[in-house]
Amino acid sequence: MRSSPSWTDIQSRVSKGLHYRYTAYPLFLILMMYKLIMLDHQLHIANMKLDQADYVIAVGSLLLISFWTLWLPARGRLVSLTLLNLVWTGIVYADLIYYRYFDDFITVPVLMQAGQVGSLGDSIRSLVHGVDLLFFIDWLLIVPFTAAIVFRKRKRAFIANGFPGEYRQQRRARVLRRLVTGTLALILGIAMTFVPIKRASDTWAVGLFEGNWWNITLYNVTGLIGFHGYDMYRYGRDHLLGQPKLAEEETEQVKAWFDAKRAVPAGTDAMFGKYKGSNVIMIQTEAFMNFVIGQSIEGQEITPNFNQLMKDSMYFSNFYHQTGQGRTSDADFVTHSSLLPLPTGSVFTRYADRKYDTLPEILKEQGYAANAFHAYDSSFWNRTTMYREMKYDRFFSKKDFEMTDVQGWSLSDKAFFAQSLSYMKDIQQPFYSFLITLTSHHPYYVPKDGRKLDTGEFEGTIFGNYLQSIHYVDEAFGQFVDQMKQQGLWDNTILIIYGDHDNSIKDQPDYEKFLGRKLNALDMEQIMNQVPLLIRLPDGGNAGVYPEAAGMMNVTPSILHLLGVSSEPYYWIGSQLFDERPRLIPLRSGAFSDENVFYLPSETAGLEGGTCYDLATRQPTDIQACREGYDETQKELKISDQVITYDLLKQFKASGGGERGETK
Ligand code: GP9
Ligand code: MN
Repeated sequence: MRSSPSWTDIQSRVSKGLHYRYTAYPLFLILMMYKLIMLDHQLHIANMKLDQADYVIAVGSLLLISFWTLWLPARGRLVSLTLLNLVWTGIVYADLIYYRYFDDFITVPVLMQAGQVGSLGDSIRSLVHGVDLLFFIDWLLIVPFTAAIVFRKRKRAFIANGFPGEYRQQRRARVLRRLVTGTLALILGIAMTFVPIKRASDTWAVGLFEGNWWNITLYNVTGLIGFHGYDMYRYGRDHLLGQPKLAEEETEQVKAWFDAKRAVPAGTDAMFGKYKGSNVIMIQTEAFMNFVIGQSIEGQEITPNFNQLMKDSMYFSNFYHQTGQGRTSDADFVTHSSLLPLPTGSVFTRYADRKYDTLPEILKEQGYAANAFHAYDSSFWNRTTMYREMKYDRFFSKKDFEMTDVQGWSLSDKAFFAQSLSYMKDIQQPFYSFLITLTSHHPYYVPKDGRKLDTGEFEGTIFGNYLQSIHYVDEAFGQFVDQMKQQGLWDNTILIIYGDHDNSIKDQPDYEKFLGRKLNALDMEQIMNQVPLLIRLPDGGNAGVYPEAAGMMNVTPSILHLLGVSSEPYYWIGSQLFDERPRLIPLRSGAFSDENVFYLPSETAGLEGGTCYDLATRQPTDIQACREGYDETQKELKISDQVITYDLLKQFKASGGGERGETK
């Protein structure tokens, strides 16, 4: 008969069970879970709450970063877990501090950017809060305990001498046990991390990993550890793997293309430098499409203020937005760099660290101040990082605005304009100010008391709401112009307004009803790809409608032309808009337009797969009429992709091509 265990037996079993050999690992998981949850609470991200899947993913990814410690003997495991705790606590906390300032997490490109973290400067102190001590409090016990174990004398030698056979057997069993538990933890970690992430990316977060428009949404799906894992993968994919240097011959071809483009005589030059020294204010307007311009509904103009402004401005009536998956960020990129967007994802999020000849950077070299204004989270579309690369002096983002009047996603455009202009009072002139509006963002909600347009049969539909929303933005333009005048900016500032992309409403019958005519495929394609471009010169000069094809890639060369900055040193795909040279405007889809034709591609590859429209008859014509433009479009898209992915401008500039900044 077995006697029941004595008190000392129980005591010794309990203390064995509490041995760090068994407790260190679960304790590590618990402590790190607690830190990840604490981080999440501190972030205060609107509309994001931890759910069950988030907890599963957090445990899963903790298993993934630590499973290998289970393969080690007890002491090695303890030391490794302590080091993991120190490193990951450091990362979590650095992310928190960075987030408090930039609304973003630290990424590999951020770490590579010189001075990025340093730019927090004096702010650091205000970003550290008392409660943060809770992230480190466990160190007080863990670190001394680990040190004590490491420096403790080993007592095991005599056992090995005493019972060699038995000891070896025990040892083998232990090694096997460790191997099995470690491997199980790895398998469990993979399952717990990737199954729920896959489920999210198949359902509510579709396209997240292709588009990755916002690090915060990524974090919301993957958790912090997963986010850093994905960020490293993304960086490796885009920068290290599969991106060997472009062959010298091809690099030369790209350079030769830019050189040949420069060699074309510039044509009439009366506008060059005519507005040298003027301020420039450029407004990128959310989902502002061209088809509403000059239109009315129930006897009311949709855009009365814009229409008024057109009278003493240059209005480009066939201006294409040229954006791809990067939407707003692509509009910003193409407009400021005169390159084209990528076939997948956004240049802002994928290649912020490349060299581009951008408007703010060039203007800074000309002695301008350059500032960006957008009343939304600064990390959206990776703007914080990209704007730093573009050399803006400052990016006035959501936290710089007082939320006096919230509409839709954020501060209303009217309040946004007023506050931006009041910031400009303190900015040294000449300045460049880039403003991005937001109120007219999908789903175009306008509060009841703000609905000033009678949208008739569209009342209560998304199309009706869109018109309502654009009518609101137009009213904001009116106020903006008045305030510019009051502030003494009207006569010394070039004002540019354009729309960023379409409104994602694709129902043809809506457009037909609104415009009161039947539309063909060409009409629809132009409607969805055209946004208005208005350039108001300080003296109201050159006013009129300019129907020649134009696109976002023409904007930076045009502004610099007006200011008397030669295009000579720069690598741009587009050219300025003030001469008679024929223009070809490529779209990311492979479509293009010039003054005679519009080419519409289809899923079937190659020129013949698409349709060539004659713009005079607006009917399909012989496909060969589009051949030349098709080849050029393909070439320009490829050149732009190569410049971006292989960082070719950096190479060109390093080898002496293109000295900066001299004026013609
Ligand atoms: C938010 C805004 C919206 O900052 O740029 O981007 P979008 O969804 O239009 O691309
Ligand atoms: Mn947009």
